[in-house]
Amino acid sequence: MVNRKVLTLDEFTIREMRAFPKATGELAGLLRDIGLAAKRVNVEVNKAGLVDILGETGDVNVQGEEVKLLDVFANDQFTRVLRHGISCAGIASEELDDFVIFDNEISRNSKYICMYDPLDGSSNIDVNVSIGTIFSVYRRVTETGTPVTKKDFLQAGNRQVAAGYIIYGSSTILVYATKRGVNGFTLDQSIGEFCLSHPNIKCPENGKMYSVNHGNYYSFSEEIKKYIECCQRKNKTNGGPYTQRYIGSMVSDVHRNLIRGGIFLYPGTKEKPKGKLRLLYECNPLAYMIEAAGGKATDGTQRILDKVPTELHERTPFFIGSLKMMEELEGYLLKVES
Ligand code: P6P
Repeated sequence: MVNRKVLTLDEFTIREMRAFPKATGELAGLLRDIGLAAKRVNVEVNKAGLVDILGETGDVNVQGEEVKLLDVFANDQFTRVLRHGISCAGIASEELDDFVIFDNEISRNSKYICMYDPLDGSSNIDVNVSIGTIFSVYRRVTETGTPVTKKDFLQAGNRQVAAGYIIYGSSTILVYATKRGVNGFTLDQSIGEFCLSHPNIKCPENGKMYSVNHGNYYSFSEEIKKYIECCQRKNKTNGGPYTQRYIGSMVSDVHRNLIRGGIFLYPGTKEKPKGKLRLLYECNPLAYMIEAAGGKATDGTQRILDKVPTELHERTPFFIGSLKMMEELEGYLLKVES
């Protein structure tokens, strides 16, 4: 029996659109397109152990990482759905060297562009650990009716109009944020629809979990090491020691911290001062989402959303999580300047 009280993603986006009489429905349409692509990716991810879509294509992507077949499939699904929709004028993707212009009449007149990491954490595909898609939506800044340019993609994260992620895990959940808040939709396989399961998500102000790759510990700055030791120490004031959880799939770590409270750190190191994670299609969307839920995200010195990108695939150190835990971390980072 279908639960008629539960809103599907389509119903929810249409209801949200009706709240804005002047809305054209383009953003609602783009979000529904993302939901459709996610459902198609989900089918393949769920089969990953059964059919020959594991392993490498033999290609290496712009990041210099082996490209797994599912990466390519996921990238193709999101790009194809958005190209054939009515809401997107072009895309940029972790899997593509450069941005893609959707050079047809309808797409050229669309007012949004989209950027995504189609399958983050893909190194986990073969070992059945949760993986995810991260996406970010902006209004284009160039004139509608013309092909998009790089300028449309190199916008600061504070200009996003929507952002979110899909986790292909124990269940498949799509979480997206707009200025009206953050909502989560769980895929009901029996009807093939994302259904509202986590309305109006708020990130707990505090938490007791921290996520970091301890393997990089000796490459971290002294301040980061001191903060990690603070997480590990019995501490009356902050309720330490904290629990350490690191899945190796950022969407899963960030989602757990969003729901239960916690902090995720991917600092720069001596060898890689900008860290590993990508600003445009990994950090900006998650930062937009966590701020909409009441959390915080910085690069250790400034708000992630205020960073003005200079190239599509630029990296940034990344700290994201519960407000009070982020403020505690900043207390350690600030010590470096005092
Ligand atoms: P490391 C996955 O490749 C990813 O981009 C994130 O999802 C994840 O949190 C991080 O990299 C893991 O990186 O260097 O700790 O293995």
